[in-house]
Amino acid sequence: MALLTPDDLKNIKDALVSNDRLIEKLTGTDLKTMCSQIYGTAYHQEKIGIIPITAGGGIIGSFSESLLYTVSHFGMDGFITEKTDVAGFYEAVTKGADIILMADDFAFVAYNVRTGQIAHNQICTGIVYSEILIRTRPEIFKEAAAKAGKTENDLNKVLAIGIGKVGKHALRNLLDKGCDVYVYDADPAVLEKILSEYKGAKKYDPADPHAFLKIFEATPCADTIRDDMIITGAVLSTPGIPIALSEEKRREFSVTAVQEPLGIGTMSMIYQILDKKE
Ligand code: NAI
Ligand code: PYL
Ligand code: MG
Repeated sequence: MALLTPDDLKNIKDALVSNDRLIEKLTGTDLKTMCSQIYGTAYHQEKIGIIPITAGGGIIGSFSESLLYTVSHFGMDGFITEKTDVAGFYEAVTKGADIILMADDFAFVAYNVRTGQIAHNQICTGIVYSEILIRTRPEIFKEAAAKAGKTENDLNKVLAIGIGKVGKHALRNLLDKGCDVYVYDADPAVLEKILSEYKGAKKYDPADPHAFLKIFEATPCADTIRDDMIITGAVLSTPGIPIALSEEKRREFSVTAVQEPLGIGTMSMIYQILDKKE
């Protein structure tokens, strides 16, 4: 798994605010409302305990602090434990945490102490970033589609690049919600396996280029989106770090990009394990 660095997290406050605004502009609902709708759950003042974990590569500077900032920003009640690891888990539970957030090098989970439900970051990140594309309103593309001679069918087409641990959950969600998904992965063996396991997914062939208004990307590499994949005015929804499309290219193709290193996926995890709406 590609691990975050403190540098990735240094602008998280601005990134959360600007991405939340962008999500609302694109979909008509802010991040919290969207997560609540995806999972049919609601926040009822649950207390969120964040445990720093020293295993493997150890504590990532500002990881726990970024989680606390995220939950607090969205009006949730959170705290970071003083102790780490198992002692931190004991501390979180005895201090009344309803939800635990903790990550090692292999998994970042949210655990609901009251109900036993558990959420995985890779799953919830794939879901929420794909859902942004699914929910982007057709009027957002009106001008771009008209200029490029595209029809309503083209608004249903999504190019998904990087079908790994995060991307496959995005692909599942896109297919389940009726999108026409073209998939591309740099590893031919991964691509063939995905095409055989995910019925309805179509292969994107770089030798036969096709441009899209909606692009999902989840790779650990930069510059993964070629010019001939983009229709000017496209929306890119990408958890991938670093971002797939340089600022220069985003400007050149007037691409709107939703990308943030931690908080969007974290909100998706928390909402997945909250209690259902009454
Ligand atoms: P992964 O390694 O499981 O999957 C990445 C996939 O991308 C692989 O199948 C690989 O073959 C493919 N790939 C690599 N280079 C490519 C290229 N140039 N073109 C097309 N495909 C390419 O990684 P995972 O766990 O799915 O994570 C993907 C990215 O998402 C990482 O950068 C990770 O750090 C990030 N991430 C971000 C989160 C967030 O909240 N923003 C949350 C979780 C992960
Ligand atoms: C959660 C992310 C998104 C991308 N890569 C994943 C990652 O960086 N995982 C490692 C998280 C380790 C946290 C560390 C701490 O500070 O508690 N153990
Ligand atoms: Mg995120």
